[in-house]
This record gives sequence, structure tokens and C-alpha cells, in this order.
Amino acid sequence: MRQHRLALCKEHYLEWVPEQTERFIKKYNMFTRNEKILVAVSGGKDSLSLWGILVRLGYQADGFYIGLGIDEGINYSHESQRLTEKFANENNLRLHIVDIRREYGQPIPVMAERSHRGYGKPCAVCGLVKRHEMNRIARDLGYDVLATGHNLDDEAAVLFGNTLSWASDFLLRQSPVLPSSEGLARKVKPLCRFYEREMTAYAIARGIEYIYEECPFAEGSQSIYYKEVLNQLETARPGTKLIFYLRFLEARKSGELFIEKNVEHAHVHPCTKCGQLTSAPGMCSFCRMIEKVNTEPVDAAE
Ligand code: Q46
Ligand code: ZN
Repeated sequence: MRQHRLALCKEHYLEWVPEQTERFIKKYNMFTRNEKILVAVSGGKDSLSLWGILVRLGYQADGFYIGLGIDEGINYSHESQRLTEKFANENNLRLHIVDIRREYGQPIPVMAERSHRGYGKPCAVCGLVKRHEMNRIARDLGYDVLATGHNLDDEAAVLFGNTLSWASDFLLRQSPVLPSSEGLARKVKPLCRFYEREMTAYAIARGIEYIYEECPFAEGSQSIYYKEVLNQLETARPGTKLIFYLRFLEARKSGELFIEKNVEHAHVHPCTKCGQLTSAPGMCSFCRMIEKVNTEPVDAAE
């Protein structure tokens, strides 16, 4: 892992990921061992790994799967549900399932078509339904926290998109923890600091059987494009994604984001040599640089 300057064998890697997860849970005050956690599981590597990690760490975590009714010739929903149920059974975990067609009469693609939302793609409707159902189930079944498997690549891509359009409302709401409000459960993302490939490695090393395919409607989406762009940056400079995200969290926390900072005039004074304003004590940086240049011993060869 170049970005962490760390290399681990399989056994240590399988310990390292849960240890780090526990560290992030504590650092961001996500939840305690007395709270009931509902993990939104999709059958993918991130959410299944997250569920397994939380249980391993001794948290009370149940799963929640939403049957979206997406087929598109690859049996996507059916297969992801099968793998989610298999994971729950093998690990003796409690899984709640909501089938959207059974609950509301139509699967997601039909709902999208009939409601004319989202320019030919069902994602807008799907997102709306998923958010609504997660909140509903968490509230009705008395869970304190809702956990999702978003990883660093997901978060960095969202951040990138929101930064490109300076969507300040969204930027101010993007966080590893969203406190509960007006009947909505607290939302947490315990994996938000793991690279996508770190989670893939974890799921494989742990032997988790997950759905490899992305939802067929994800193809060509903006978030996938942003992930590709960020991966190019990451290849050229390892650690870019992590720094991009972490520096954002710091700026957000410190309140620096979008608050016009008053230029600090308090401790500015004229430079003792040139008279231009400076915050450095005594001479300004320019004069100090010039002075240094002129007092450095000149190389004999010159
Ligand atoms: S929103 Fe769109 Fe996803 Fe729903 S329809 Fe598929 S791609 S699953 S994250
Ligand atoms: Zn409603």
C-alpha cells in the first residue's frame, strides 16, 4: 500500500482492516457497543465486508437488503440478494429484506419510467427509494444508527463532483457521520477512509463471496467517470485521493470552508528594510532571501 508506506501479509492485513475501522469509528464518534446498528447491504464487497467487520468487532449489527427488482439480463438484484442471504446464513446474522415490488407495486425501473424522473436512468428514483426505505426501516425497527459501506473512492468521487460545481450545501453535509435529525437515524460510513482496492483485497482475503458486477445502470455514470479521473491522479501521485478527502474533512471541521476569512491585519508591520507590509518578524521574506543570497559564500569556481 504505497499510500500508507505499508506492506502486510494476509493474516496481518485481515487484522489491520478491522483495527483501522475501529479507530475511525472512535475518531468520528460513530456509535458505541450499546447501540443497535443497521447495515445497508447490497451484496457487494464493501457492505458485506463492513457487516462482517462490525460483528467481528463486537458491535450489534443487523443487515438490511433492498430488493430493487433490477434484472437487465444479468439477474442483478436476484444474484445480489442470493449472496447477501448466503453471507447472513453462513455467519448467523439477522437480515431484514424489503422487496420494492412487493411493497410498492413496481420494481425500480418501472417506477422510474412511470414517474418520468431522471432522464432515462432509474438512478434518481432508486436513490430516493433507497434513502426513504433505509430511514423507514431504521426508525420502525428501532435502530440507532444506519451504516453504509461507502469507501474512500466513493467519497472522493462525490467530493470531486461537488467541488467542480461548488455545491456548498452538499459539501457541508458530506461527512463520515451525519447526526440524526427529525426522525431520521444517524448515518455513518465506517469505511470512508479505505481505498476501494483495499476493500477488494479484504473481501477476497476474507473469502467473502460478493457480486462482482456493478448495477447495470451504473455504466457511464458521472461518478464512475470521476473515479477514473481520480485514479489517474492517484497513479501519478499515490495518496492524492486520501489527502483530497482528509484535507476536506479538516477544513470542514475547522469551519474554514466557505467562510470568507478576514485577512489578518493584526500582526502585520512594515519590513524593517524595504517598508512593505509583512507578517514575518523584522524583515520581510523577500529581504531576508536577498540578504541570504548576498551573504552566502560565493563558490570559488564562479
Ligand atoms: S442508483 Fe442507479 Fe445505483 Fe440504483 S439504479 Fe443501479 S446504479 S443501484 S448505486
Ligand atoms: Zn414520505
